[in-house]
Amino acid sequence: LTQEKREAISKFLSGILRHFPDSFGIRLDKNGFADLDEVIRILRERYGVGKREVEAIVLFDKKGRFEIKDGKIRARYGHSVKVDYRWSEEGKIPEKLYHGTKPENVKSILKLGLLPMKRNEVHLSESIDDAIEVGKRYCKNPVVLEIDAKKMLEDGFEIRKKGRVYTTDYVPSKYIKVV
Ligand code: HQG
Repeated sequence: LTQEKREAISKFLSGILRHFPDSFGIRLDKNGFADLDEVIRILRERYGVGKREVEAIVLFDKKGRFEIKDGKIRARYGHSVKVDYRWSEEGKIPEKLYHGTKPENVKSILKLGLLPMKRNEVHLSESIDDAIEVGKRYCKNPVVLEIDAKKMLEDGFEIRKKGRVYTTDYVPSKYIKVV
């Protein structure tokens, strides 16, 4: 498989597991899991790939976008469809987290805080580099915001670890500063 094709498959997989399962007749359970064989059937039809390729895409995904368990598959984060997202993997939450965005959003974010917008959760990165990559989806020179995750946890906010991404419901502006 070429890098290009792997990326196309990964994007499509994100689409069906996060946003439009219904359009492909996929049912997500309350934790966001779909039947792996059903998903593979769709990917085979569309991209000519089978179980081994799909498993490799999931296993080697740099952000840990997907999880395969007991014959099922889910996206770990990023959903717009309603699933139960209040779970976290083990591991210490870093004291500082980052969020990359386009310059036009900064004023509003510093006023209203970080909101989940069209998704269920707010997504944060563990490094400035990762945040820049996220922001580059929107513009050439993204702004990186630093989030005082330690203080958020002390104040009782929940921060969840999902693969290499961290999520939360909302980040009030007092925890945010421009890097
Ligand atoms: C912005 C991808 C104005 C926020 C990425 C962002 C990530 C505000 C946009 C993951 C705002 C929402 C999620 C406010 C938030 N005023 N703008 N008050 N609050 N925003 O796509 O974090 O590669 O839903 O800054 O890499 O960009 O697909 O969130 O620009 O990890 O696996 O509203 O999705 O992961 O955009 O991306 P998104 P995101 P994958």
